[in-house]
Amino acid sequence: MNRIFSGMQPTRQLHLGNYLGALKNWVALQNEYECIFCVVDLHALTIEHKPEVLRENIREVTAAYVAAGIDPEKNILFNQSTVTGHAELNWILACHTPLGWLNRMTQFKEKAGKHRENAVLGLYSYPTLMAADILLYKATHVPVGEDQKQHLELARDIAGAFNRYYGVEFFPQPEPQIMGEATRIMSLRDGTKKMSKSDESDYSRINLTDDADTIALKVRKAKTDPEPLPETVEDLEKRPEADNLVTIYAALTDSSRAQVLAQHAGSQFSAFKGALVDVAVSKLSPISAEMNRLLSDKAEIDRILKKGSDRANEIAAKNMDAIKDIVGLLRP
Ligand code: AQP
Repeated sequence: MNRIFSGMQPTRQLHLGNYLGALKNWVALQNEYECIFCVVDLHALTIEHKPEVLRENIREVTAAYVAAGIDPEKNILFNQSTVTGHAELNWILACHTPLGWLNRMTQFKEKAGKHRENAVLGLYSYPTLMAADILLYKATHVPVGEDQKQHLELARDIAGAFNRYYGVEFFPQPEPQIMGEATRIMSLRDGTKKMSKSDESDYSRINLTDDADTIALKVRKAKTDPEPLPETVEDLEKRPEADNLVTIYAALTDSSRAQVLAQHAGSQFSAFKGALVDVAVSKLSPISAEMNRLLSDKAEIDRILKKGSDRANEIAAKNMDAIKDIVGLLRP
């Protein structure tokens, strides 16, 4: 059976990179797969947070999922901390993960930065919790952006290590699904840096909750170069900021970069940015309006999460029992 698991952290507001790199693909995949979409709130504890803000962010990410088109009846939609199996399996998998594997993870190096000695254990072991998220449901497919590819490869290695150690074929090897043109949307201020929630500059990203004027302002201020748009993708790829804006346009219009260039080659950025604002506003405004509508009824959001949590727990509890039996943990 094919089953999808994927999630987003409720750390600040979701942005265009989260939407184009992951959420938009989830919406398409929900018709083909059994899907479990999680708000990974335990992961959000790996960076500084305020409890009251975290609570609201969990609801906001849930609202974003639904507003973007995830059907909460058809799919399982819940927040991670309500299913205890995630934390339990994390521990078991951590006991099968060599430190050498974790030491290779580039996200930890980037996020810990120069203050590595002060980085918390949770940030370092983030990938084992992510492996637990996926393997707890024996998910076969994981749609993610390019930045999560390394963590997913680690999840595959951990699944293999567990199966070999206990001589079982219990965990499947989860397949990454890195789809479409927008696998890595870059910062609007620096075409070599990923668009990220934690970037200090709000001008580096378009948030799903930005209104039309804010989107227009951010696109107008986006860094570009003085040349008009080139004819070929090959020439485009030599210009990171230009490539990023064309990639965003392509993803928003469900076309390829080559198709966008066929239409806009020779345009100056002033004109192309205008066209980009139009498509961005027309795609994102309905999502943002629906998010606001959903957020005005918190009880309804909590009801969606509770129902999803019950459904997720049913699968997780059964798998946790089987995992404990394999590992040799007594269940008296
Ligand atoms: N810039 C991006 N381009 C394409 N996909 C992206 N994703 C994130 N940024 C981009 C994808 O969005 C999903 C959810 O990501 P996440 O919230 O779990 O955390 P992240 O990858 O660490 O995202 P951020 O925005 O960079 O958050 P911070 O700054 O808090 O670390 C994933 O599928 C991811 O690939």
